[in-house]
Amino acid sequence: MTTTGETIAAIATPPGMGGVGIVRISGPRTRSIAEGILGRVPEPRRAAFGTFREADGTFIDEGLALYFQAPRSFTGEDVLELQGHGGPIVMDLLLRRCLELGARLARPGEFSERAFLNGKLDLVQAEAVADLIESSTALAVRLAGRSLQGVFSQRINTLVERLIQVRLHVEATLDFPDEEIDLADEPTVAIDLAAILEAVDRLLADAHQGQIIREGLAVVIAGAPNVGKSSLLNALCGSDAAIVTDIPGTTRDLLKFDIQVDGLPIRIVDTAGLRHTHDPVEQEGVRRAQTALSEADLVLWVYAANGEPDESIRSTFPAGCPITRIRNKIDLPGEAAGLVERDGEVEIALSVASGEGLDLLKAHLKSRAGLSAHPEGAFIARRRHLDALERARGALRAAATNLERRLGAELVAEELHLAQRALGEITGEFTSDDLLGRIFSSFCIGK
Ligand SMILES: Nc1nc2c(ncn2[C@@H]2O[C@H](COP(=O)(O)OP(=O)(O)OP(=O)(O)O)[C@@H](O)[C@H]2O)c(=O)[nH]1
Ligand SMILES: [Mg+2]
Repeated sequence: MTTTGETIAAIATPPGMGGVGIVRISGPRTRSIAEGILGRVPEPRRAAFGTFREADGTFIDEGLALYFQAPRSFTGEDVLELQGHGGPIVMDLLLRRCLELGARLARPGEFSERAFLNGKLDLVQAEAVADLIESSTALAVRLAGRSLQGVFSQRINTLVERLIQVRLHVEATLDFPDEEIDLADEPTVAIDLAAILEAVDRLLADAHQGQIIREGLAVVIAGAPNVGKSSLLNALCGSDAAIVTDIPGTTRDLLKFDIQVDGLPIRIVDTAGLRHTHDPVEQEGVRRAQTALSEADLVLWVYAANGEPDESIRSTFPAGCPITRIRNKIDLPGEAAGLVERDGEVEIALSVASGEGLDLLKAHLKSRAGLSAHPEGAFIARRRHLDALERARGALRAAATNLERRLGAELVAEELHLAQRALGEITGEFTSDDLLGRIFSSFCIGK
């Protein structure tokens, strides 16, 4: 249970006017606040109609009161919701009355934080609540719903259980050094480790999809000057966002836009044409383009169909970054739009000018994000989760290597311990106050 003993209150509905406005209260003084405002404590979990009053009996509002008795509430504490009329002043008067009766203003995310600290939700689920609220697409809502219902947490928990089994096995050999069990001669440990690693890989792939749905696919348009990069950006944005001219070197700054392609959020960046130049402004543009490239989930490498792709540009892209080739301006040589494989990469032939082939590109972007794959199993995820999963994978790989090289059970055990910690950070089994502060402070007030 939370140890603060403080009672918190906040307006849980958004600012402005609406049919209904809700003030939410949680903590030990909840019952006395209910008595002060309503004259009684409503029966738990039953909507009660009543009048909300000031200390001297003056009418503030009338509406429904819902009382949830600890521990059967969102936060695990006594909770009261007062549903009045959604006017900013009415809500403010009601909130002030709660403060007068001993509550203090809730910090952002404090209700969710208490729910987490009281074991009502794990950290992934608490984050999913915020992600559900902030979802910008219907798909994101669905995936956040799955995380909220525990789909992601369950997969982590299963992994942790399997890992604990392996740790028990490894640590048993530490406890009985006299028996001289050589771990490397016990195939089950290696087999179990390999299976866990495979499961972590699958989870990482699914989590990465979830993170793209939440944060958007980072797509960077890059290539030589004048090939139609900014024209492509404009076509995807559906507006004249970037300046387009037939002068090479038109774009210098990075142009960033958040767009959606059939529910897929994309953070798209147009960059300066990559070339050697003595113009200091353009040089800075090229430098910024390189920075954007290093952060891309996908690079659209654009070149013109009436020339050859400049392979020297290709070689400046960060290693390992997925690239899709865009053969633009097919209207000039009169080629047909299409999607082909070229040197192991997808090449899409299109014309921004005529619009031909743009649908192929959009479909391709969706499939790159894994959107059409199997969304039933997907869930929402954050960068934080990916980092922790990657750390877990690193430790598991190190454990497997140590095992293979017969470096001793201690070193295997140590890495397995680190892997378990990393996984536990995701669900909040292991956390620091600092991390919790950072997570919950980004939530809205009243949540
Ligand atoms: N014929 C034809 N012209 C195009 C097409 N796409 C772009 N252009 C023209 O190509 C020229 C350059 O277009 P931009 O979009 O400014 O090219 P860019 O790659 O952004 O160029 P920089 O910003 O200088 O690097 C403009 O005159 C466009 O109208 C196309 O599909 N067909
Ligand atoms: Mg441009």
